[in-house]
Amino acid sequence: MIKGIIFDLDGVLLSTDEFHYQAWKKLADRLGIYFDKTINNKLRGVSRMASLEIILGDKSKNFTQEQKDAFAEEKNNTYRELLSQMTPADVSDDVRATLEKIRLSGIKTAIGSSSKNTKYILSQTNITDYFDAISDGNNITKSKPDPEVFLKAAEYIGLAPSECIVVEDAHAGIDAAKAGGFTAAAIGDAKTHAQADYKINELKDLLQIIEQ
Ligand code: B16
Ligand code: MG
Repeated sequence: MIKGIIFDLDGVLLSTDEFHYQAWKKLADRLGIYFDKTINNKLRGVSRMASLEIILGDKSKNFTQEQKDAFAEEKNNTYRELLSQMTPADVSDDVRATLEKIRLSGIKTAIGSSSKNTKYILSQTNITDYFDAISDGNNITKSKPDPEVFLKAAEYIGLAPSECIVVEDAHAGIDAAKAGGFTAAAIGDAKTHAQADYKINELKDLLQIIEQ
C-alpha cells in the first residue's frame, strides 16, 4: 500500500527543466559547443557538474577543474536569474489541485530532487507547505541514478521505500527509484523507460494509482 509520494521537482512539478535548458544553451553557445534538446534530456536528474561533463563531451579534457567550476557557476547564475522571475502562477492547475488533494488524503509527501536550488524554487512558487520533507542536492553525495536522494526522502517521512511511489520525468530518476526499491511513476520524457511501473500524462493521474 502506498503511504508516501516522493516528487521529483524539475519537469514534474514545475517547468524549470526549460530554464535548465536555456541556461546550459547560453553557456554552450558562448563556448561554441553544440547543444540541443536531445542532449538536454540526458541532463534530467543529473547533477550540475555531471551535466557539464556531458555537454563538454570529449572537449572536457581541454579545460581545467577551475574553468569547469566557473562554467557551472555561470550556468547557475543564468538559471537563478530565470528562477527569480518565477511566481505562484507558474504552478499549473493540475499540479496545484493534485497537491491539494494529496495533502487532504493524509498521504505523506516529500521532494526528491538533485537540485541545490530546490528550496528557492519552492519558495518562489509558494508550494513549500505541500511537502512534509525535502531531500535535495544539498543533502546527498551521489546524484541520480543513485537512489540516495529518494532513500533520504523516505527516511525523512518515516517510510520504507516499498511504501512510497516516486514520480519522475528523468530516465536517471526511474533508474534511481527502482534501484532503491520504490514504485516508479513516469511522466514526460521518462515515459519511454521500460522499468517504470506506471506511466502518467498528468499529475492528477497519480490519484487513481494511490487509491488502488
Ligand atoms: P542544480 P531534478 C535536477 O533536478 C535537474 O533535472 C538537472 O537537470 C539538474 O542538473 C540538477 O537538478 C541539479 O540542479 O544545478 O539546480 O543544483 O530533476 O532532480 O529535480
Ligand atoms: Mg526532473
